[in-house]
Amino acid sequence: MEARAAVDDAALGREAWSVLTANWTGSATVPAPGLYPHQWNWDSTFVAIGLARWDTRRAGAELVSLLAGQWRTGMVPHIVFRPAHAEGYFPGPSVWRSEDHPDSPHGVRTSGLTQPPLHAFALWWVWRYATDRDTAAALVRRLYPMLAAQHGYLAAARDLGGGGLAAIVHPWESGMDDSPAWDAPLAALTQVHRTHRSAGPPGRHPGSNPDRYVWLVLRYRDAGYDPAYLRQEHPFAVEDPMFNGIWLASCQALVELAPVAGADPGPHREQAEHIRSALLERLWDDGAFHARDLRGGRLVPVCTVGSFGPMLDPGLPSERVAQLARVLESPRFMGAAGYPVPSCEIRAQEFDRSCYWRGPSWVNTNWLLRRAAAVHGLTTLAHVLGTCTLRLVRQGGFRECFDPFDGSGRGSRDFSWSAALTLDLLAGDGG
Ligand code: 2M8
Repeated sequence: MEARAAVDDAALGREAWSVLTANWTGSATVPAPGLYPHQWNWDSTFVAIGLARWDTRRAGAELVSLLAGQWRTGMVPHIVFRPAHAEGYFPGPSVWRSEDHPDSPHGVRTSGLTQPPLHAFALWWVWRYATDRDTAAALVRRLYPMLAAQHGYLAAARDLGGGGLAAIVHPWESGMDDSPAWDAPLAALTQVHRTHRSAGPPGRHPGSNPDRYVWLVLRYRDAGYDPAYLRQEHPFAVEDPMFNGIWLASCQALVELAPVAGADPGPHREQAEHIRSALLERLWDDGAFHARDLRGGRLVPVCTVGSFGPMLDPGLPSERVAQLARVLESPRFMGAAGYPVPSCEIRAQEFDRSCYWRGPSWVNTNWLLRRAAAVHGLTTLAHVLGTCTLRLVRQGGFRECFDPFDGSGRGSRDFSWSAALTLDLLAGDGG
């Protein structure tokens, strides 16, 4: 089933709902039919955000089913597998072998990596907009301890640089798999041989470095998903501004949610302040945020859509916000694109308009940047991001991503986060 382009808002909303209905498994929403047959981590947070105003129960169920995959360490895995589709995606559960790990959840098979920690923010969004207040309050009380544990995991096990930020240990953890920001850290992995099966189902983008992706997974798995191995040996460790900007926004969400759960908001406030200082100290250079390659010991020069993640923070100093907004609106990004926001700066050599996270515009990052603009009172920017994103899905359907110049759809069709966030954008209140 493919949703057709819809001109008026009511029809567009109906098409979005039909995608979300078709992708619902009974307990979670898969990202897209066929290509992604399991539950994905940040995909589910975007689905919950999109459903927040309309269906409190289903938004809650989305987060609950994802958190059923949480490990005892607090780590929320990037994939929660559906047993019936076990090998319909590579790498599947037989590669990750989560069931062999003492900290993995009982009876649920998962990957061993995580994804951007948008969960507390998504729960806060549900809490903020829920029409069913009792269900929302019960949900907050139920999920708060799990989210506090997730944040504890990031602080304890992922501050690999020792400066207060969480490091990703695989490009998949960023959600922006083949972003040019990971090219240099991946190129440094010279020990990798083309020995691993890395093809996915037909139509799946293989990523730019499929052998390196699988090799990194196997190394981490064979080290027992051990935090000490990550600190001392794992060859890929990057501080990503988007991952950490999202973490900061989620800390602020926990500040709001803690009292609902009868908990102290203080530690979350402190954590947020700590992340803000670390972002400014460690990732700011030349008018924008950049990823830091911890193993290479340097900032990655290329700017990507991830460079704007820290704008989600209402406490980001206003001169930095202004500098970031200038870069975002310049010909490096929105200024030379027909449809915002290209996932890589257009002037970069690595930019590729049709290649996954190396150029195309995505609904989820557009939504995050619209939220960031709204948080800082940049109402025109927020409006442009909202209306242009709706134009993309109106014209092209709920595609996985879009050509930033002509707006044509790329990747999967009937993509869940594109549909869910459309529902939120149609509410049109600027976020
Ligand atoms: C893409 O990532 C997966 C691996 O996690 C893949 O390429 O197979 C990314 O776009 C990621 O952000 C997304 O969560 C996932 C499912 O939609 O697909």
